[in-house]
Amino acid sequence: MKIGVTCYPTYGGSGAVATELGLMLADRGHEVHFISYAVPFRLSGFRERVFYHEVEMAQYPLFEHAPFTLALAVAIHETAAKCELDLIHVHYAIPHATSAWIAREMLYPERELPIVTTLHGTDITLVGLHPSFHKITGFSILRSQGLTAVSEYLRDETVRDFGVPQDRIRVIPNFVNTERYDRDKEPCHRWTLAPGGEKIVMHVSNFRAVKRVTDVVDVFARLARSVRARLVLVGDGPDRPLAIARVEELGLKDKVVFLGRHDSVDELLRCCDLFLLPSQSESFGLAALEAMACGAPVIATRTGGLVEVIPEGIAGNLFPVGDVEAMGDAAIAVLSDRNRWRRMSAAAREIAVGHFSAKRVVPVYEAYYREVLAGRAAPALAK
Ligand code: GMT
Repeated sequence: MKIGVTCYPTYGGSGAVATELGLMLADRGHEVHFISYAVPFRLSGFRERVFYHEVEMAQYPLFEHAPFTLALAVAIHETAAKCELDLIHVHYAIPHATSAWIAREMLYPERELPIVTTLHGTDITLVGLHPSFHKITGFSILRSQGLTAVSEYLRDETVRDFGVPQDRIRVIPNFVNTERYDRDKEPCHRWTLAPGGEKIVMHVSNFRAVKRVTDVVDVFARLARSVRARLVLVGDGPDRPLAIARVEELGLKDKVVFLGRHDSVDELLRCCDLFLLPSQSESFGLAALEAMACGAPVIATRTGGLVEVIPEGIAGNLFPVGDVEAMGDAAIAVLSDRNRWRRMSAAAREIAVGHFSAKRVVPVYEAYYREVLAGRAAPALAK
């Protein structure tokens, strides 16, 4: 197949999933064309059958906001026509599903371009609900020939808030490359991150308000009172200054390291002893899954799709949003009992490999594409 892929190229789970999926599809013999405004962050080096098409954006003094949705539609249209794409898979509905729909309309009737849209999270639960986006999001996703959601939770939210019939949405969970995300692989930076042999607690995110990074610091503060540990924060975003301020306020500067954005998260997660994800909301929690693949138990919030990824008491523990005391106590319990940690670590890896490995999930996407191409999945409302 010749597959177009559109995603946000910046750090974030949807771009990570889109890129890993594209690369694995190329490994499986498909031709993959990424169409975005920059090279996706996990796309590096030469890969056979992988192409990148940059969206060209003209600037004009009249535009206070350049119309990216239109420029993307043109780029999808052009790539589809020139490279004879069989389908376009867009990740994150806004504005990608709309641009894909415009491109499809522009191509018709010379060419059919089936659209698969994967819903990732805030495109449905937050941004998509805003009055300026709600109608166009509903309109566009209903015009995709294939529609997937990364969790049952996200599917149900889409049914409730956008009136999409449940049978039109296929739940295909996110996945992890369990060969690369593996505690036993090298390199691992344990002795650089924790030279004194401390336990390594990690959080990886885009530091947006929804991640509650100050809760990460509060949970760690409670843990650090009784366990020798270091907190490694990976990523960057608007709440980083808040997290830095909290670390200083709690006198934790010597125990916390801010690494900023990092391309090889797998290398870091390999030495993670405990992963913290106390989010306000999370449609899936890809970062938690990547940590689990590396054998790290997870302390997270009982919210959204996290319950589908982290079975309570087995690979980690889940708590109400904001309950930093309970999360801190659970962190102490896991890290101070060697047997308990070993059990949870093994279970985390087992769940990642057994349910969410790339080897299992990528063929599910492939089969879904075939269904879409055969016209057997989620028929669009319009032609
Ligand atoms: O929706 C977002 O916040 C952006 C998106 C991203 O690009 O990181 O995150 C969502 O998609 C990820 C990949 O499917 C999921 O693992 C995250 O849980 C989800 N974020 C939220 O629901 C807040």
